[in-house]
Amino acid sequence: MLSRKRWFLTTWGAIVVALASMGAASEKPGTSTRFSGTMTGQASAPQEPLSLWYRQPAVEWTEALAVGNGRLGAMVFGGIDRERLQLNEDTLWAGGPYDPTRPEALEALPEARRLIFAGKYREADALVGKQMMSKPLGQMPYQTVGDLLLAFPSIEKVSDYRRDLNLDEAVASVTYTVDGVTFKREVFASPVDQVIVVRITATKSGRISFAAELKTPQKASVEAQGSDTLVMAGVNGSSQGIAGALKFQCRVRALASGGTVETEADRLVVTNADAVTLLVAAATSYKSFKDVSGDPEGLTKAAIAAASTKSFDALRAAHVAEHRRLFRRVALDLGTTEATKLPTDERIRNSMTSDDPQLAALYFQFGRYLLISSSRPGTQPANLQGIWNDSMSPPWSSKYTININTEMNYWPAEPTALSECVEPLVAMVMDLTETGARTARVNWGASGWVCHHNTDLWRASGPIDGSFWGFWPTGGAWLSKHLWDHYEFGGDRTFLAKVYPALKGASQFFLDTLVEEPEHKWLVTCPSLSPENGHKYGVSICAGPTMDSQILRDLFTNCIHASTILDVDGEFRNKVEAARARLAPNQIGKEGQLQEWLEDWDMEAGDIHHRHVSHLYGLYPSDQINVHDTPELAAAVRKSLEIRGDNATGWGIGWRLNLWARLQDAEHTYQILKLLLGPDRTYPNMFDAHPPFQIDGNFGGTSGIGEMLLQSRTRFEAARMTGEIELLPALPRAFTTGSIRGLRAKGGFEVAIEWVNGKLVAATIHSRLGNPCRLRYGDVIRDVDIAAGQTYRWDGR
Ligand code: FUC
Repeated sequence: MLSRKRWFLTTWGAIVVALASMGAASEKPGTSTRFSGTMTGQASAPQEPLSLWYRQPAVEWTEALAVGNGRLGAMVFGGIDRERLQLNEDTLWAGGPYDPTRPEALEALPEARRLIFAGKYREADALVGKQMMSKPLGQMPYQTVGDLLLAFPSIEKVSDYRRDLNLDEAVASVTYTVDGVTFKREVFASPVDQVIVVRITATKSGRISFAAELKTPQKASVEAQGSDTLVMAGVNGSSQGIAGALKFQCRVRALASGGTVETEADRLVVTNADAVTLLVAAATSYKSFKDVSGDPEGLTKAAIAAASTKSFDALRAAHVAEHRRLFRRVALDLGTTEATKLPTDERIRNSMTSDDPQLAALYFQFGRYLLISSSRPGTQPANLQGIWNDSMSPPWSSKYTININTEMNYWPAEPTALSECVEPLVAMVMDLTETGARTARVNWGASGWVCHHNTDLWRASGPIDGSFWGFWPTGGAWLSKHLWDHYEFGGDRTFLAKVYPALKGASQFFLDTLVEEPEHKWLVTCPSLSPENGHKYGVSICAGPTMDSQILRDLFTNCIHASTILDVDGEFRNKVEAARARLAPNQIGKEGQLQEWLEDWDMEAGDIHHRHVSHLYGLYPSDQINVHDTPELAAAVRKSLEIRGDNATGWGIGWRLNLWARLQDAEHTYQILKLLLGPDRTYPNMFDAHPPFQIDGNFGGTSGIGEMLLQSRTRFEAARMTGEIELLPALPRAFTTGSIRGLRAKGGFEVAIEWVNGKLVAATIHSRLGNPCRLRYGDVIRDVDIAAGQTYRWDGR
């Protein structure tokens, strides 16, 4: 009891006495961070302009600030007397290794195809639904670790409260003043030391007292260990009949200078400290999609022990340096207005009705921050929520939806100089070549590998959720594009050799499963669908949706280039070339639109304003269609976009942003950007709103802002790659004067651009690989040879 008494006798005058009289036992930390006292003063903007900041604590989760090291994540609420850190670890998903293949699918395949080519789409859909979907019908959800809750003695009055997230340092801070004493909390997730660090300080000694608890909805128990550590140990849950197979631990250690740290049954109590550092580690027993033999206890103990030997300053400095190594590669200036003096939530609220170019720059950099914080070498790829999720059953299970969402997450990676962050995606694709080979063999009787529209931690690859959404065999092929993109940007032949089997296996699957469509004898996927859009017959099941042919054209082309560069598989390459020549072409329909399906059903589609714009893949993210080389098709894309309309879910707007940028309509692109940055699609913490929160829109936004300033593609002659770089292709009036440096272009270039009054004044193109380069600015084209390591300056003339 003595320790509790001491806590109450610490700092807080009358309120503390009142609390004491209520009895310490009632003083259990709750989860609400709402402050019931009074707040005075108006904190001003942080010094670092690349900061999100607020004058009140977060109450809702979408107001809290995200920190992460790729693997560990925390949402920091910045409460005053109650702090909440909602915690994630990127391998804490439900279930365990499982095999969702379905042998009856193969039996039904010929009949499903027959029905489709006979125009009996509904019957085909019923058969696919009954016999060809995975068992179980869903995949495993990504789940929360729980909360670290800190309860500080109650206070009545604080002044100058501010919380912020400094994107340049990747540190979230909270500061406020009580009775002349300024309290500060800093939180970061260190990629170097693999711990989340919480530092609590005050401007007077002996003023820091609080109790810390861990809470979780998982099957877990919490107990104190020794005098300064809390340990939560548990097992993951089952889902849809797949038993939980993971153990996990979360461990918190308090290191105080001054005062005392004590433990009670399930909490830590800090009393009268001068400064406190909390170290938080978490891990599961996940080693791979087929190995769950890891040792979370050993891992968390080791992480805490190692971090404990370092000073807070050393932990912070190492973290900031590693973050900046990636983050500072790109600097963007779009101009600044008075709006930058306002808190971020106010700017988001105002953004639809005023021009705030720095908000766009902040959004751009926030996307880069999020990718660095949710996807680092060795971690899991960024899922639908990156790594941040407070739920046991999040929307769409917070998995990997690969009919757009996961790919969109990685759109900004290469162009904004974060190519390392793609590693987890590449690793996942390599896993899928294994699980996807099983699905190819069992469900389709095919060689190679396949993944349908979703996957999860266990790399499930079969069709899920229902035939309308799930029976789409082209997800793995789309993911494979990112392997090729990595080569196009970086030119790393060793990497290409490593991933070539994935490109080859994805191609093999389609060589085995493409069928001849009766009318034109084109080779098409069947059954398939145009992601999540119903066609004329009220179902989505069909043969040869346009998107599939476009994705396969890319896959085959990339596979052909890769085998040429690596000088392997000549005979196989011939087969792929022959198949590519027979893919269904892009077709223009009666409205002048790019047809979504083999037949001109667009105006009779289930939803002509559908959020997915799958058939426009050819313009973005692909380069098959562009305004210079295929102007008629680009015009058809434009028509399709006009029919679809501008408004959509967060990622739907994000995709439209990139597409309009590729159409090089600057002002329309800017209007789309406003829709994305406005309060309907951006939460106060700058997370994208589908709604609900889905991170893809953030990444689509970053990519789209990049596409407004620079677009690049390659051409190949045998193994020789030429880069084509277009400067300021969609620069709106609102970004009249500005600069960007550090963007990457395909072909191995690093680009800086400066413009004044809407006109290019100077660009530098640094060649990393020495490939030939074609530059374009407006109507001006210039072919240049820049030796590797050299920089070329251009004024656009
Ligand atoms: C696709 C989209 C939905 C949502 C989900 C996660 O199914 O159609 O809008 O984004 O993925």
